[in-house]
Amino acid sequence: MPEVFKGKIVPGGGARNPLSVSSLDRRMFVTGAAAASLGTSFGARADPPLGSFRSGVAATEREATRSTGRYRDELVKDLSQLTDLSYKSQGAKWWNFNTFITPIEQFFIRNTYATPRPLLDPRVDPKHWQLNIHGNGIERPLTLTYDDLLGMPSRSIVATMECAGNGRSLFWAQQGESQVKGNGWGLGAVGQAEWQFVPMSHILGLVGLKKTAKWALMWSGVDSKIPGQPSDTGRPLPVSELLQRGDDIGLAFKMNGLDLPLDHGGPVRVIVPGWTGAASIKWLTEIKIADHNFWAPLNSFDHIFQGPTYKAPKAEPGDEFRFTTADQILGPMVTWLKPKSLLTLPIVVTEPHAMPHNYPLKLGEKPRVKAGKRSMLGYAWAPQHGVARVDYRIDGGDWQVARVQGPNMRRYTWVRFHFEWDAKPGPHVIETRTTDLGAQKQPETEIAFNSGGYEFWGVPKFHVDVMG
Ligand SMILES: Nc1nc2c(c(=O)[nH]1)N[C@H]1C(S)=C(S)[C@@H](COP(=O)(O)O)O[C@H]1N2
Ligand SMILES: [Mo]
Repeated sequence: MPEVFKGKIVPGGGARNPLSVSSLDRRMFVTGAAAASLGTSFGARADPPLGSFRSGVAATEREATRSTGRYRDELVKDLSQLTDLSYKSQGAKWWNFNTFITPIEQFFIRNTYATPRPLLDPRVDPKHWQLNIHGNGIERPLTLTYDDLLGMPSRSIVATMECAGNGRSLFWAQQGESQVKGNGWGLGAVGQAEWQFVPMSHILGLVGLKKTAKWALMWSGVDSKIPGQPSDTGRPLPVSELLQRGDDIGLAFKMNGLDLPLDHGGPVRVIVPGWTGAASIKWLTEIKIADHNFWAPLNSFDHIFQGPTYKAPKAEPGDEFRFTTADQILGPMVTWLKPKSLLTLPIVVTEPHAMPHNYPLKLGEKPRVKAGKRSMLGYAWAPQHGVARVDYRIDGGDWQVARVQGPNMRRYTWVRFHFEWDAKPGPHVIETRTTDLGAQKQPETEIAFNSGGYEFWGVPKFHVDVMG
């Protein structure tokens, strides 16, 4: 089964063809293929209105994958609603977002390696899963089974999960930073879920945290290049963070009411709301709490800020190294994420290597919107303090206030916003800006370079061509 279906669309199909005209029409933007095939958005047509129309993939791919699914050997869930960045990175199609909670099929996956499977590795089988908590920072080492965990007091939190690399494409598209390396997520490395978890405050009470405890290493050690080979996945968390937010940080076993899916770290992952996704270690098997720091790939050379304005931290005597060395500590690790916003429109992709083969636009192509009164939908989030307001502006005009739709649960969560736009034919640029309750505002100025392209939180520019 080819991953991109190049066949024809039959408008208004029945049960076997779930992509009806009306469902397509609800999309805010159309690509060449959709317009050309359906003839709805651009009026009756025979020929594509412009020479640039192509055999696009957005509509055809949706139709094909609704019925067949899209799978990769290295991942578990149906990937048909995600962009195919690489086997290990599947980005959300944020231009299709419209719910407060992101359904699991629409939730991005960011793995260093393939998702481990219980048949090959019993450590991710709920029947065999164990969590070993130890180290000189606690009074009583503890080993937990999945049933032990499920028997503990748990709570839920609604929180976004975002990779620090989300928006990296804007370092290229808006700042021309060709030195930035990494996945071209666009704006699809974010989603919001309801996570059910056992709070770390409860766990720390059981093991008896010592006053001398400084760092907690959250270690998976399961996912690796070759299944069963040594795994370098895990990340330390300062104990101070656990003390301040021990009720909010925890060991998650459900996502949106379902058993935590394998691709998202099932059976049990860490959840650190508000911090970069890298802190939320999937397939957790070990927590080591100690009076010293730990260094691992995810806090020494990956998910760290490396660039002229950043200073690398120094290891201290007695620190513990796993799969890294003192001279591989290249910059401070990403922690709290900044206020951001997006519109439900695909962005222009400028880097050939950052182009998922199933992206609905060609390299350099802009989305097209039909002229007339449009209700523009966006998302805004500000993990640390919560969203205070969202503004937008068209073609560099005055900033205007967007309408924030409830619920606004503030810290850790996103909101949807919208505004009405009378779209006049021609090229336009729409910008969106989140201000948070801590008075942080998405900057219009350039974001400082870092070679990994983390945390692009500048005002995003959405280019569109409005068709008369
Ligand atoms: N064990 C393990 N945990 C991990 C990762 C990983 O590769 N292995 N990736 C991290 C990163 S960088 C991110 S952004 C989030 C992504 O979570 P998701 O795939 O559930 O969206 O998981 C984090 N936890
Ligand atoms: Mo990430």
